[in-house]
Amino acid sequence: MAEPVRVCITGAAGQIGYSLVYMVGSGAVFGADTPVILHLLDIAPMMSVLNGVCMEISDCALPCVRDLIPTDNPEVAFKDIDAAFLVGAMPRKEGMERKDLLAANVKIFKVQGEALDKFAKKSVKVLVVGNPANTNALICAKYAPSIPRENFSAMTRLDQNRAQAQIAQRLGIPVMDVKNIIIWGNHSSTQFPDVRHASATVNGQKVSVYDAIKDDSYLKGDFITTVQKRGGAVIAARRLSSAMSAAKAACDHMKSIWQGTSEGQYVSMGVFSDGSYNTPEGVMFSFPVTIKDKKWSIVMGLPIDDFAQGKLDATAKELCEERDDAIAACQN
Ligand code: NAX
Repeated sequence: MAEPVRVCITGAAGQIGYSLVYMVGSGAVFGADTPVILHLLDIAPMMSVLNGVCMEISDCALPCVRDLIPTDNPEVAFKDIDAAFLVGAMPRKEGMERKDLLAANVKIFKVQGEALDKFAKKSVKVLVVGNPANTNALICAKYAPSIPRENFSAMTRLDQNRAQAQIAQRLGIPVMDVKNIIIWGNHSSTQFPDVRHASATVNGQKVSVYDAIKDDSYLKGDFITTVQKRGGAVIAARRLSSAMSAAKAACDHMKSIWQGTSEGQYVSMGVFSDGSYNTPEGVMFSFPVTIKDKKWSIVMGLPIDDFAQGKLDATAKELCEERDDAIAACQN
């Protein structure tokens, strides 16, 4: 068996944590032959719940799980880790403005960035799930200057999976036969789910999603808003926010980093913008990327029409505002 991978999951006593701890422990991310040591962080009042999660993971008797380390101490949680899923964040409370939530949460990611800087391996790969995910990832990287900033990414994979599922259902084909849908920008309602470069296999033939669906007004209208508002629709139905699907998406994202992307396929994730596609340099922007040897590269050269450019500009503007608010909140 391979050397154990040390994996930290924050917010491990929460909703997403409950599914994510199991999925990571089952070998779905790092491989069925790779043992994992799970460092599980939550806040002090949640320790009893976290211990319950550990009891259940022990009772699953998962062959990959070499050890469980439940803790409320970031030093213990981040010590020598190889990978981190930063899920833990403060939930939005009634009457709370988006700005107040952002201020509270970026401070958590500032503290965690500082702790990662001190205690994690310099090669650690950090996936930020807790919202506002893109901006939290930016702040976390900023306060962990000794870790390469390319090692930080933010999750838009749930949006990608949602978009893929919508198109597959519309075409009546299996979800894996839809490829290369892109989520551009922020994990928020300004995100731009883009099928212009996507393909589908229909009746054994590979065709563009645009040609297969033949409905421009749907693809530029209802499709986009359905994906943008899917989180709200799940809350309305379940009376709880997306958890199982968010955990699955987090696993997909980290698996892409760990194991790379397949030939001819790309995935979307929030990474530091280098100014590609006229986006503002330095914000965490979701781009299509390919991954090899745990390093991502933005897919270049995709044609962007006026409609797409307008969408990219709107989500970029929001990310710049969030970045400015977050930097100000961290200085207070
Ligand atoms: P829960 O409220 O169920 O769980 C959050 C957990 O984080 C709690 O156990 C809490 O005690 C813990 N926590 C709070 N502060 C912490 C800290 N400083 N250190 C460690 N743990 C801390 O929320 P859940 O439904 O699991 O969602 C977690 C986060 O994911 C939220 O911010 C949510 O908005 C975000 N999401 C992001 C998604 C994405 O696609 N990027 C989609 C799903 C989800 O909405």
